[in-house]
Amino acid sequence: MADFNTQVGIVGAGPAGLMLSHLLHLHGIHSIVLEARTRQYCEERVRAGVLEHTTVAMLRAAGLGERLEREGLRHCGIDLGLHGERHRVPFVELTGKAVTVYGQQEVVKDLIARRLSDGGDLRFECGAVSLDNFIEGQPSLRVSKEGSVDTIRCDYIAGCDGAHGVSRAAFPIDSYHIYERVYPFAWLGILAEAAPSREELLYMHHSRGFALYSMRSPQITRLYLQCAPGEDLSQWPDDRIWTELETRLGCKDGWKPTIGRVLQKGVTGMHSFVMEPMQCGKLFLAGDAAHIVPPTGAKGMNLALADVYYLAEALHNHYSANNDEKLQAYSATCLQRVWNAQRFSWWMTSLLHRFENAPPFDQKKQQAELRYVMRSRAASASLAENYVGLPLE
Ligand code: RFL
Ligand code: PHB
Repeated sequence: MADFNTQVGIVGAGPAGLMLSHLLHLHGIHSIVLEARTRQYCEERVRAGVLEHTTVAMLRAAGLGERLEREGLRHCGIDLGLHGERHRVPFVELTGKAVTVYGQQEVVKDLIARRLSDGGDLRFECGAVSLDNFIEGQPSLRVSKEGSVDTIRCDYIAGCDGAHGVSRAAFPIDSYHIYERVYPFAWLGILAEAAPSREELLYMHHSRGFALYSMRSPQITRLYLQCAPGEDLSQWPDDRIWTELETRLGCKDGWKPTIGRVLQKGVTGMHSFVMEPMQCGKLFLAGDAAHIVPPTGAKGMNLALADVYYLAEALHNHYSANNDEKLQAYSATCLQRVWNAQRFSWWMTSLLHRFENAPPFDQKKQQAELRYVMRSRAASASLAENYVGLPLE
């Protein structure tokens, strides 16, 4: 049993928790990060891949741009497709900005390495965490492991523990409201040892369901197929996955994805979720702990990093100028961006997926909208503006 003191106790070492700890360090604010899993697990978890222009600028400004610059793949547009016809949305031409493909686990590796070399206090496999006294008195985190309990006293708690963490659950029942939507489909995602055979991402609407062609590096592709929620992976041997990907992604000009060894596969549910407000007393939620978007708009990690940018600024104002205005406005500030991203992610999801049993009128309307986005410069520009990321205020 031991007692520790810090200024900010952070729960979760995903992109949100690690980046917050780093930004606070740059402002001279001490934090302790508590993570349930091993360092290896955090560094190997394959998830997001697309960094907004805004996120890349933030990472660079925080001194984390070196490997990102070297290994990140700059994408100047994406392709949208409908039944094998495709059309490019040229981001740079429409907005002057690009996105960067750089795996979330690479961001996490960079952040962990940097926190450790800066002497940061990251505690992996920390045991069970509980949050105390964040409404009144002195907040603390209790960490129980193998019969022993550590107490971490802090001024503030940041709940960065993702969709299944303990921080969100610590809010008193009458202190928040939840807005959510569950979609009647999921994504089956694979990571494959196959050199990308196109330079940009391809989002395809197909009568058999949505498919996405993405990548991670010059050697590795990342592909997704719309499937049923809770799809049984044992029903999807590699051959079946590739046949389905070729059918859905194959283009009329003969392009189809290159096949390779499947390195990893998994099923991801599709969910829109917002908890309001994102703060309660001295507890602040950030990232997936407060909101979840379906992955179609590639927004989840970007939103998580925007939240902690605002939180770090607010805490800096508190400690350096005794000014709590930004802390009080934290939730309202984040939620503006969150709801923009929610709308965009819902819209991309609705535009591109197959909705089983949708009335024929709705199917025709959906295809008309996709054709409109593919052909209209104004509609493409709206997609591009949201995809590359709105500026941080
Ligand atoms: P994370 O990454 O889930 O990290 C939370 C951390 O908290 C730990 N934890 C706890 N630690 C201590 N005590 C507890 N009780 C704890 N409970 C949990 C967890 O172990 C974990 O380490 O949340 P964070 O930091 O908010 O980051 C959010 C992002 O991970 C998420 O939004 C993105 O991955 C979403 N996402 C995408 N986002 C993008 O911006 N661009 C994309 O292209 C993109 N593609 C995706 C995605 C997510 C996907 N899946 C698998 C959900 C594609 C997919 C398939
Ligand atoms: C990915 O590369 O994992 C990825 C890309 C775009 C998305 C979602 C996921 O919209």
